[in-house]
Amino acid sequence: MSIDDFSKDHPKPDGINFGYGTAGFRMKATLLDSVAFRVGILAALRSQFKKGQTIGVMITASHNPPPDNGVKLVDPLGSMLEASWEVYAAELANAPDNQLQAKVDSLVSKLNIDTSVRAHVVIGRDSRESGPALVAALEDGLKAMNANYNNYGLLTTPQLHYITRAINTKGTPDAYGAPTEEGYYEKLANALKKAVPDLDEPLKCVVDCANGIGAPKLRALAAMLDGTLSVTIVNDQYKEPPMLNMDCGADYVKTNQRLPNGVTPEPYQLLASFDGDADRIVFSYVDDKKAFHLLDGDKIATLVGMYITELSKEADLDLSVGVVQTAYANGSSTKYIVDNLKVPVVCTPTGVKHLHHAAEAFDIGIYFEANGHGTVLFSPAAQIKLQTAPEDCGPVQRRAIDSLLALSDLINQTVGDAISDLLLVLVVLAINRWGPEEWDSAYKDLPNRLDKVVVKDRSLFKTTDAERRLTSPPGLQDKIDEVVKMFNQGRSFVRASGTEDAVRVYAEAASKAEADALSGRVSQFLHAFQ
Ligand code: G16
Repeated sequence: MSIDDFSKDHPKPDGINFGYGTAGFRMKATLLDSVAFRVGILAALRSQFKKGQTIGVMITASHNPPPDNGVKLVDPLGSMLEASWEVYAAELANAPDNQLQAKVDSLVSKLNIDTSVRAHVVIGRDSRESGPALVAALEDGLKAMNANYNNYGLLTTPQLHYITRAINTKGTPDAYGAPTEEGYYEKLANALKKAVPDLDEPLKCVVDCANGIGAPKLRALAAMLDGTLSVTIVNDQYKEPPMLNMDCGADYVKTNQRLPNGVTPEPYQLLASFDGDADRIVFSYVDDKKAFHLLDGDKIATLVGMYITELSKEADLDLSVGVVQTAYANGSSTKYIVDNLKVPVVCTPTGVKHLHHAAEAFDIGIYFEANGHGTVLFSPAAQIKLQTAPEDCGPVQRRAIDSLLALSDLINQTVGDAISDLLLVLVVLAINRWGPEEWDSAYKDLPNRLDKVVVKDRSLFKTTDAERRLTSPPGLQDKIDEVVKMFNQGRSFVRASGTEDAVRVYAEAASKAEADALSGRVSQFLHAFQ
């Protein structure tokens, strides 16, 4: 059957312009059938372009509500789809039904793709109700291209990234691990035991899994780590899709700055919250007065930054360390990293692809968005230095090198991974013998607030300076600047979301009341666009 034949079952809805945003295509699941079908075609083309290397496709809408879904591509080494192909993805998704074959032909000729190469694609999905139907549409696109594909079923997003990289590096000096879900657990379990060889008691945490796919996957890993890891998993109803991300999970906890439903932690007990596809994590705890404290992506970056900086000094291998953040990073965290850790900070636009790219400039690049999405990258040069350091160096140096090597396996370097990041944080806390309060005491967040405003056309909102300033609509940035000046330590910015049909407003200031007031004033400016 030809592309046109398959396409008849997947007509493009009228009047919609699909865009490949911060995390691929994402919207109401009912609108995504034709997109999933065409992403199947695109994934096959991308694999052929990459000489038959395996491409990943993940069906997920991560933190978004249950009726949404999304689809994104994963490149051979587990990174996000190369930016130049995002344009082709959108072109293919928006081609009229009767011009789809012509669009494919024009991409083949423009990119000089050898269509005699057999394409290889792996597929994963989160626990949403709409997932199986979208996978079926995707498979039709792959069949239309005569691609070879393997559907792994339910996975976390980072597991699909891991599997994609593991397949493509198998049998090479850069082999990333066994290319299976089991291989993922084995790699993490072995690395964890190496990272904390002398534990007095298991690493402990209560984990809110947002009623998503992270719950069974974390449980599977914990089963292999009896005596090393003891997790209490809550909000684990992944077989009840309407409960996904509902009043729980990383996005809820971060945005509302409150505990998720379904949890009543003891004072100073560490609580972690994953998002729906387990690629983000934030932590929290309550104190003895039941006050809530958030330990978000900024706090993770500073904790991990502190530990890695110490280890790098002790390893004495001349490794550069840097931290990458976005405009959402709390001003206090950036100040702490620069002034106390003496580590350079780079700011990029929102979206893992931007942070990931910037982190690659360092030997060890730590990147975290405030919302808890992040990881640590070890450059190939750093890996070689660590692997080839003399065995008989001093004991402190040797221990530091071994710890960095264990971390480089424990950390999922393809993308932010809630499970891997959970283990990383628990390791650093255990080594320092810290609880959440000691972790939190490094610096105090400036009070802040993140709001969402639905406007008629979010594409009007264009930014510059790593999204910290608006260039459009005309005049709006001047108004924001004027109002920010009125607040002590005030900072605020507005940007269009790439995953939701809304504009986001961030504000921070010296007190909670001021941060709330600043956010309110800036949000008011947006009423004119509603
Ligand atoms: C995705 C991206 C993140 C981004 C988040 C929110 O996360 O991977 O990099 O921070 O969306 O983006 P925006 O503010 O543009 O909506 P996830 O966890 O939803 O895949």
